[in-house]
Amino acid sequence: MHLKPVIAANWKLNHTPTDAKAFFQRFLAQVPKLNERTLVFFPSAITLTTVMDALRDRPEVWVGVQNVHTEVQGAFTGENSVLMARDVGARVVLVGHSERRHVFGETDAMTTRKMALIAQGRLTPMLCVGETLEEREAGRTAEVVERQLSAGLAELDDVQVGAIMLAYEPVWAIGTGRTATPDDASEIHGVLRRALVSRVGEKAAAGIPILYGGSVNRGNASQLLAAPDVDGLLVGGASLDADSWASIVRA
Ligand code: G2H
Repeated sequence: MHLKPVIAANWKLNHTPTDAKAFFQRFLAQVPKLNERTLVFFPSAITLTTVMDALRDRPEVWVGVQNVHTEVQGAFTGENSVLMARDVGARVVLVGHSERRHVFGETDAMTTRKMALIAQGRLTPMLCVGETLEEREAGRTAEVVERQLSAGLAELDDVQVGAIMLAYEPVWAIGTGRTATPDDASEIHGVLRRALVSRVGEKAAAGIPILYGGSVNRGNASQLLAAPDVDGLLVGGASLDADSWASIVRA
């Protein structure tokens, strides 16, 4: 199955609402309606409604949140929930991004819970998996990403699994300027695709987009996107500048 590429901007802790307004003025002037791509923005929760406003006339563009809590409401100061994300119009939620795992201590058990809540809330989870440099050098990449994938899917039924998005982001390539080669990306995307096939079968697995992320920029985006089994890109640093992002989405 040929999937429509998913090109996603993870703004992390960048861009105030004022910055976002300026970004979209410049970006939307350069990028007309894109039927052949699914474009997604992950702004911070505080900037999200400004982004939704800026995209009022572009309903084909998806907006998502970078994280949700493991509970939907209650005494959890500082957190955001699936309920809130859905209410504000977000369509997709990042889960298990390497910064959540390695900076904030998110465990596989937490990703299991979040994936279930997001699927029950009828939003699309984008599960991120990836190995550290140490794990890669020890030859454990496949084992690590398979374990993270299996935890993420543990409480989903097959229909819910068929509706997820997946992102392979090697930790050693994130924000470091070191990118996996298209062959590296294809190899691990293949591992993930085979794990999905054994979980939900050939047809459903073929419909799950697997994005690559980690130091993607306007110089390497086309090559990565052309690699077998790479169905999209999840981009951090290079998505912050409107001109650089416009050239990546047109890649
Ligand atoms: C990986 C990626 C976006 P960057 O975190 O999720 O960031 O493109 O800056 O490596």
